[in-house]
Amino acid sequence: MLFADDAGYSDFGFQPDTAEDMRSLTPHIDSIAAEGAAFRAFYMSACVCSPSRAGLMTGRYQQRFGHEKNIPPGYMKGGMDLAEATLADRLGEAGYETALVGKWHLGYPDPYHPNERGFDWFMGCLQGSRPYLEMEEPTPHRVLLRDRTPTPEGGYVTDRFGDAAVEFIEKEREEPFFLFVSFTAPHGPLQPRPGDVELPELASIEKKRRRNYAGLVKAMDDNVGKVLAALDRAGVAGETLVLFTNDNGGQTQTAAVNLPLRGRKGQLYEGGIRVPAALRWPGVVAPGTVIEAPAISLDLTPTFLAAAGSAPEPGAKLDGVDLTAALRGDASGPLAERSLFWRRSGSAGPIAARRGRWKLLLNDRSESPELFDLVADVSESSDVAAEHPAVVAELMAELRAYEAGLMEPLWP
Ligand SMILES: [Ca+2]
Repeated sequence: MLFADDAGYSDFGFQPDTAEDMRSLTPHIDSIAAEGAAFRAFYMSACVCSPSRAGLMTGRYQQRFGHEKNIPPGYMKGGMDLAEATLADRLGEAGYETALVGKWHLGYPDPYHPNERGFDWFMGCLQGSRPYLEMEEPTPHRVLLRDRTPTPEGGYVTDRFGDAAVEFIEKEREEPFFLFVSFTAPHGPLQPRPGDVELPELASIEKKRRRNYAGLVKAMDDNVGKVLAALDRAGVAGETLVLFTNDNGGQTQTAAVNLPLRGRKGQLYEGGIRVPAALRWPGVVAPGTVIEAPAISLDLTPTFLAAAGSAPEPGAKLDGVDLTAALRGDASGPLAERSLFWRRSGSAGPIAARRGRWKLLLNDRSESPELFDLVADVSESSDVAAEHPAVVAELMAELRAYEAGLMEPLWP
């Protein structure tokens, strides 16, 4: 599982409306979609980093256990609920060797450390971001750890994550294995690899911030290429499911581009929650598959467990569905019928639901909800609530039922 951070919806070559300056910068990531499936409406369960990762790891709407806001830097009073099983726990139970490379952002105290949450092997940082270049005195949450041991600074962080992933595949791996490569790229700071911005494909980008951002994306793609090549060399590419996606909508303040989607990281418009996603699964997913139906990060736990020949433990209250049938080309499965939900900042904050073509959005609880037809209007430019009062009433009722199962945020 290859994971980007804050990347723009349209900043990858395999996307339907790729930004012109990014068309040739992501060949390795694009190859995953070409050899497998591209999702056209893949969502994360949150519009910012830490809650999105909590949903991804647990397979549950993270607001159910109060993980609704980013964990503040240095916060020592909690982390991702210890009562929740993680995808790594579940795959470990299924006999998988498990590794995390890169960003964690799900808690700083030791009980919340990746090694305590199902990962046998860890190389990365606990905090949500850090400089890509060497730090003089890295803090304990920003230093790169090998399990719990700080490693010396040195080298470009995205390259170090790629190298660690290759090291795991080539030297540390037992089979079967689950490797989560959680890049900090292209989250700020905008520090491309020294020298890269002189490359023709980057030098031609006029605006400096966009050029530097593109450098972060290119370095990530180079390292995705290293991981894919390591799978080939190890002889396991033909029996390995590879997913690429991104933790929340693009951060336009660091020059990410989400167009034609409206909005950005931190918002419940599509630009904050709909992300690029590609999945390669030899023998299961036909090359060039396109999945139009809405899917969500919460679906990955049941999907990966099915791929592992396992199943959720009895009593697991998962919120997603197994995507295998849809990946095999069956458009009649549960994806079209179910509703998806988002909430940010507790019971007074924005809330949204999507079912089929419709999306209901309440950005301000004191105002009337907006309704968008995402098939006709992916840019959410035209509120059609007044024309479809029955749809509004149904989705409002679903939102109330969803919200009744949530807690208030556990930290500020
Ligand atoms: Ca993020």
